[in-house]
Amino acid sequence: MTVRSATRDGDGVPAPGPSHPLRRLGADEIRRARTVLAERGLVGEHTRFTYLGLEEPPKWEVLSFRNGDPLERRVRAILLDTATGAATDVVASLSRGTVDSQVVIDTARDGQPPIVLEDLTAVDEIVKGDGGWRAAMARRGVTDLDLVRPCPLSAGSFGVPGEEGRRMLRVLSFVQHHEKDHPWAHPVDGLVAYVDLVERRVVRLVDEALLPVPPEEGNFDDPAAVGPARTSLKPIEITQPEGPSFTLDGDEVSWEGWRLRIGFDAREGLTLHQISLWDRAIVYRASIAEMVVPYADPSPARFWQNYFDAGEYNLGQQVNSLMLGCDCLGEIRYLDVVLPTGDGEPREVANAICIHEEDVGVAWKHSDLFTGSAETRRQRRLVISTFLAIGNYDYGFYWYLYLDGTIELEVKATGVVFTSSYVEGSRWATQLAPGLGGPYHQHMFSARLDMTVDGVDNAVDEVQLERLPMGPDNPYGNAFTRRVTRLTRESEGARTADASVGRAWHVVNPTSTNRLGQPVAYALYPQEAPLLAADPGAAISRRAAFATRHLWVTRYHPAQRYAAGDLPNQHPGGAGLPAYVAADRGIDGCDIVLWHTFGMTHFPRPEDWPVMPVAHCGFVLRPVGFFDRNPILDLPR
Ligand SMILES: [Cu+2]
Repeated sequence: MTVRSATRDGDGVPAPGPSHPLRRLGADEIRRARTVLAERGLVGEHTRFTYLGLEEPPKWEVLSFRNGDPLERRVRAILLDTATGAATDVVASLSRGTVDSQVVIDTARDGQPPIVLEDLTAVDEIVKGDGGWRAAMARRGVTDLDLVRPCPLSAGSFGVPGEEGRRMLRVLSFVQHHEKDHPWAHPVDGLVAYVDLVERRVVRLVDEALLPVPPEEGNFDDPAAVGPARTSLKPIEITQPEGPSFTLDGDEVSWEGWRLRIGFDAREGLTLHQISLWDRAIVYRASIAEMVVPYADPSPARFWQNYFDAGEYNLGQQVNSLMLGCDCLGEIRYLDVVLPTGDGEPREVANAICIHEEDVGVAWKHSDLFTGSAETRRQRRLVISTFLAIGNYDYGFYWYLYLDGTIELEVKATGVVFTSSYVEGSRWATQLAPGLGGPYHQHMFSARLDMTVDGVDNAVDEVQLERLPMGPDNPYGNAFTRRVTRLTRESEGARTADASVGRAWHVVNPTSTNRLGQPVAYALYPQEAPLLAADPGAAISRRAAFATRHLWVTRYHPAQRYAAGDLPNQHPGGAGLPAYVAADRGIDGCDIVLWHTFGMTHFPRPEDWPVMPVAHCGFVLRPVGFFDRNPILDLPR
C-alpha cells in the first residue's frame, strides 16, 4: 500500500485517510469491510471471501473529484459459504457502514465464485480419501500418497449430468520423487477425479488409460542436476547516481510529463488509472480484464482443460514479492500490495510492484548529407511491472511508458509447462523429455482499455492499407492508399486484426484537433496472433467468446468490467463481451472502452523444459496526430 520507506500501519502513527477515490484499499479498510459485513450477519463460520476489492466510483464521479472533496469508499465482496455452496455478491459502503446491495448468486445460471487457496488442500484430502482414486493410483504404481500433488483445476461447463449449480473441480495429479522434486515432471495421466467441493467427495472418476508416469526429473533448481553455473558473464551494473527521474506520491507516479495512478486488484492484478501526458488525458483505466488458457487435447481425461486465470483463479492474489538484482535491475522503487485472505483479513505482499526507468536505445537520429549535422537522442521508458505465479506458470505484466508518448504492454510467460504423458504420434502434444508431453494450448488475454483521449468523447477509426488495381486513377499500378472506416455501433466494433494490411484502430477525439486540423488520436496496434482455436460449437467458444475477436468496442458502463463476465467459473457461457454488445449501443463520439485480445498459441518446445525461457506477447498504443510534431525534439544531447 505504501512506499517501502514510508510510515506504515502499526507504527503508532494513524494511517492517513484515502486522498483519492481510486486509492488502493488499505489493510484498515479490508478489516473495516469485514466488520461491516459481519455486523450485517453476512460472515458465518464457513464464509470465505473469494473476492474482495475496491468498488470504484463511476468514471464521471472520479473525473469530477477535486482534492479535499468528501470521499465515499465502497467495496465489492463475493462471499461463499463452503458448507452449503451458497454465494452472495455484496457491495458495502465503508464510509457509511452499510450494505448497499446483496445479491444471492444463482450459481447454475450465473457461475460460481472463484477458486480459493484452500481448495488446494480440500482436493488433496478429498481425492486421497477416495478408495477408487487410491486404487487407480496403485494401478499406476503410485502408492506413497504423501508425494502426490493433486491440482484444483477449474471444471468448466460441459453439461455433465448432475454438475449444474454444484461447486466442482477436476483433479489431475502429479508425483514427486522427494519433497524438492518438481511434480510437473511426473504427471499421472489418463485419470481425473471430478470433485464436489461442498459434499467434499469424488463424484466421478474418469480412468481411461493406463499411461506410464514419466520418470525423468526436471529439477532446474538443483545444481547437481543442472551442472555448475557458467563463470564467463562479467557484471553489468546500472547506476543512476542522481536517482531516478520519476517521483512517487502514494500511488501516483510522475515522469517526464506522464502522470498516472497505480492500482492493484485481487482479480486483475496491476491496473493503471488516469494516464495522462503533459496534462492531457489518454487512458482512464487499463487492466487485464480476463485471461484464459484453453488446451487442445480431446481425450476423456483432458478435454475440459480451460483455465480462466483472472476470473476463476484471482490472478492478482498470486502476486510475487520481487527481489532487487534478480527481478528488477537498477534504481527501483517498490510498492507493497495489501490483499484480502479467504477470511477477509488483510495480508501484505512486500515489493509486489516494481517501478523503474530504462534506457532503450536510440529515440531518433539523423546524419545529414548536406548540412553535416549528426544528431542522436536516446529513448527511455518508465516500467511498471509485477510477476504472478499461478500453479505451474509464471506471468510478468510489464507496462511501458515511453518519452515519445508510446504506451506498451508486454506480457512475459515463463515457469513450467503443464505436462502430460507423451503418447507416441500424439497430435495434441510435443515430447519434452522421455515419455513427457507438453500439451498444445493457447494463452488468451483481454486487455481492457478505457480510453479518454483528450476527454471522454471518443470514437474508433479502423485504419489500414488499401491496395488499388491498375486503372485510370492508377495508370502505373504503384498506387496504394489508407482506408479509414469509422466503427459506429458495438456490432461493428467486434473486429479481427489483419497483418496483411497493417490494420490498426485509432481512438480519435473528433472535437479535439491538432494544428493541422486533424482530430487527435491514439492508435492501438494489435498483436496479430491467432484467435481462439476451438470450434465455434465448443463450450470454451461460448465461455471465452471475447477471444474470438481481436477487438471489441463497448460504450462505457461502470458494471461492465470483465471480458468473460463477472463469474466465469463454471459459467455456461455468453457472459461478458457478447452480452455487453448485445444492446448494440452507439460508439461514435461518446465514452468508449476498447478490449484487445492478444496472446500466444503455444506448441511447447523441448527448450521449454524443464523451465521455460520467457515468451513475450503484448500490444502498443501510439499517438497519431495527438501532438503537432515530434514531441521529443527537446531531449538533451
Ligand atoms: Cu504456454
